[in-house]
Amino acid sequence: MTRSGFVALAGRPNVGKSTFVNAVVGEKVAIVSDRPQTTRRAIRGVHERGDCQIVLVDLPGVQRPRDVLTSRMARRVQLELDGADATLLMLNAEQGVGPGDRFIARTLVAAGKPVTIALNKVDRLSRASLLGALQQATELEPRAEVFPVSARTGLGVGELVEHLAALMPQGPFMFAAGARSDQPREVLFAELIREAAIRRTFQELPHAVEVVVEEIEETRAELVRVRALIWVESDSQKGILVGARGRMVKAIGSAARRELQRVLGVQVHLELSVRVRRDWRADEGLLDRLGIT
Ligand SMILES: Nc1nc2c(ncn2[C@@H]2O[C@H](COP(=O)(O)OP(=O)(O)OP(=O)(O)O)[C@@H](O)[C@H]2O)c(=O)[nH]1
Ligand SMILES: [Mg+2]
Repeated sequence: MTRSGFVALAGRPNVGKSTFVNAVVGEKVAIVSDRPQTTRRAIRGVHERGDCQIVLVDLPGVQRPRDVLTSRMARRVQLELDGADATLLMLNAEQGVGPGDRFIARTLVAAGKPVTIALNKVDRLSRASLLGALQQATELEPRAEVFPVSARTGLGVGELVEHLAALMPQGPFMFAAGARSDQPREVLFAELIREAAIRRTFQELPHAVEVVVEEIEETRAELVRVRALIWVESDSQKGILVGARGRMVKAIGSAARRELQRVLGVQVHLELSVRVRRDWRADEGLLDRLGIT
């Protein structure tokens, strides 16, 4: 008899949820950056071990919604928690447990699924501070088992996955053997380009950026052409993203192209342009089409 199920991963922005999902899947399915609120959609990443399939659901960081986009992200978190078989609360061990973590812990408990806590980024801690962090994590939700991990180095990740596997209900696999994610190719490519863009921008700009892949063309076996638009919300943001003599968009393009080539294993020709699309974050129809639901 096989076992399979969904584990929804919630936590404050920037605690390392997407890094963890990539580590468990063994492949990059979610983009990562040191800017908060990087993840905008629920991304399913698949891990298979023998007779058990775990589908990890990477979620946007939980934060007070500010606009239509962030309200949708918050709603998505709730929907995925309700649909999961188990929930995983991720904490940043470097920072103490705060009101945000307590709010998320209450939300997870209310969802009524087994809660496990991952105390991430322990590679940044001394032994003494690790003990304090473990203590705080245990007090946050005494019924939840706490696993100190480093999504970056892989430390402790195996033990945590072992624990999650034991929580999965009996049932058939939900993803085909070898599948790693359910993300459409267009979305993954757009995300990899957005990652390159947000890693080079600061303050409010990363939040204002969205990327849309308009065309993917396999011209020949060893070459894929990708045409994509980077959206920003104002002319001044466009100016920053294009950069003096197009230097910024060129740098974003070559970083994104390298990453696409790494993922696809073939040559990529990337055509990027920057467009102003005012208020895309507030446009319900547009967000639907972007799959941010
Ligand atoms: N030192 C260290 N850094 C980590 C670890 N895990 C993640 N990071 C870093 O933390 C930052 C945030 O990582 P993400 O995986 O994007 O965080 P997230 O929780 O998905 O963030 P949102 O999508 O914004 O909610 C990145 O700079 C990562 O490289 C870890 O175990 N150790
Ligand atoms: Mg993320």
